[in-house]
Amino acid sequence: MTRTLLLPALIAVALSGPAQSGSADAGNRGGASAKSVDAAAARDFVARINDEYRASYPELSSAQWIASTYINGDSQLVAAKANERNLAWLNQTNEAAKVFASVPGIDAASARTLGLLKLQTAMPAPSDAARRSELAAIAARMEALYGSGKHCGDPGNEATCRDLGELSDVLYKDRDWDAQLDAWRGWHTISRPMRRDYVRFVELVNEGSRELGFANGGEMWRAGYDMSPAEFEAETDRLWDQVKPLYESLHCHVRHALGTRYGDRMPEDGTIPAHVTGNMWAQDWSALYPLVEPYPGVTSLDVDAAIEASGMDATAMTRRAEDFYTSLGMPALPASFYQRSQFTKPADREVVCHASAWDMDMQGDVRIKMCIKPNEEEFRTIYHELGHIYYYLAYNALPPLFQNGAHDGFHEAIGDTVMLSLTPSYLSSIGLVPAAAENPQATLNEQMKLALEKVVFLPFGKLIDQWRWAVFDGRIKPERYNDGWWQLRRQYQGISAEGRTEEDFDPGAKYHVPGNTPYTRYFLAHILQFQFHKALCDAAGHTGPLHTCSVYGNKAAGEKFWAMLQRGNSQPWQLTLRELTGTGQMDASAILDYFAPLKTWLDEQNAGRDCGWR
Ligand code: X8Z
Ligand code: ZN
Repeated sequence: MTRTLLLPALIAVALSGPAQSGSADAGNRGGASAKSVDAAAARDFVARINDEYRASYPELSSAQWIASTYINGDSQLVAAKANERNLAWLNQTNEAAKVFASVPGIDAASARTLGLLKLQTAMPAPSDAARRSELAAIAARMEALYGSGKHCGDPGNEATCRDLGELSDVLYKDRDWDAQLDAWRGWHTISRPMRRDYVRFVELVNEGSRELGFANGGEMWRAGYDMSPAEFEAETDRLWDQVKPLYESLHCHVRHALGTRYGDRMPEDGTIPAHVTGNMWAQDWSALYPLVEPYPGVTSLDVDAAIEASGMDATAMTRRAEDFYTSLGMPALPASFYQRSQFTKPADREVVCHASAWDMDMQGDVRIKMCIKPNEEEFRTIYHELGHIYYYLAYNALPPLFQNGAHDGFHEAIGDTVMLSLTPSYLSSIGLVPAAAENPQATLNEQMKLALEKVVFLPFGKLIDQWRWAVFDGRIKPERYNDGWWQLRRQYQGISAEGRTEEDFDPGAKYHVPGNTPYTRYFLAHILQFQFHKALCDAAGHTGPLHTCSVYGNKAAGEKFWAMLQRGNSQPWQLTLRELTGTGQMDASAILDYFAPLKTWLDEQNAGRDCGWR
């Protein structure tokens, strides 16, 4: 589970921070009278909150873990209560911290810790106990509703019910228009009942954020990047402008291929219907690779088939991913990781299948929670989750409030950076696919496949929080939630859906909305991972184009990577980025360089086509 809003998936993001019990003097924490407020008192206060945080953290993690791996009313109640205690502790501690805000001579680490204290949860609660309790209950309910979501063709008949995994399989494997539409619409019914809760959730988080001195919840989320919220927003726009032409070229080509496939069922406005992209949220179009493979037959990139044929089970797949990290010189995972993780979907109960990585106690009890199936997407997701796990292990030695990513995009980028080393030669070296010769046609096939995952994701990664920021600051009002959502989907992704109304609450059909996980982190990660990859490849002495580099087995790259992980959030991320890459700015040139061959090819293909959407 995550310890702050900066961490990954976990509900816990919503609920992070320590569950505090037995501390009656919280309102007067630090015993700070006007006289005793000096640098030494601030240091004592910081030491104390770090201790309290560490001491109460395991109980909250356990409550959250149980709520995610045994969804029922009891686990929900216990998780909500644990979260409520944690949020109360944060209310009280932040209040007590105010006297230290401008202590002369305060040391840098203490000052940083006090700043981070305000950012310890993505759902700051009102200090009013009843409203805090209401918020915690809503958060637990939305998460459980998503986790147990099912669509039943015939509501009275259990046999006709399908969960997210089953509905997603239809989208991934079945190119039939109507079957896909049915699966897509089915899943999007599960979030209708969340709308009322979400409206209230936004009100309560805004109230909690205002108490901390932020204008609203969105501004609070944008405050965690060692720059002002306004500067951060401008940064995300700058990065999006850098990559937009690449996305638009890919959109045009895929739209063309879908037009060939579905003819006049495609909308005339140039958008792509969400339900034919092969993915429930149209955030990854890998399923469409066979439709757009540049040079059919030149390469065998069917890793799905290879994994199936390999007979690897979930544990074997995880061991394989672990082997990559240990090949870099990182430690083996503890035995408890294999004993306590949830690798596959239990048959006898509801669980939250959305993949996540958990640090249970800040001292080595790390776990992943997944519903692994033997396919390529899941195989890659394991590498992603282990990135979080190795970050936890690397920074466990730091004070608790520094145990986080340099920013949350770093946390999401670690495993993905490793994934960029899963080149065809790596995959053949581990016996998954036959060895293949490098040639320009093979390169274009590989690039297309990866772009359908990585480039396609970019606008999606940006728009989720464009929506939530506008919801938090009131530009999108509750009666326009769905309409505002689809405007952004169209604007950024060029995706559309017919017949959506305000009866629907389509944002709630994406895990991170009911789970309250900020999402800009993934957008940033998709840019950063290419910067990281380039730096590691340089450290490894790689020459030649970036897309041919795999750092598998390279200790020099591993050492640099590990050194970055060990920094956690103990200093501004710009310094940490500079230590790894030599620059303190996030920058999309690495991803653009990486995909340069594909961009050239796409633009040739698109010549004379009517690109873009209205
Ligand atoms: O949620 C995740 C990870 C857990 S942090 C599986 N991801 C985002 C998503 O699935 O929407 C990874 C990529 C984007
Ligand atoms: Zn993640």
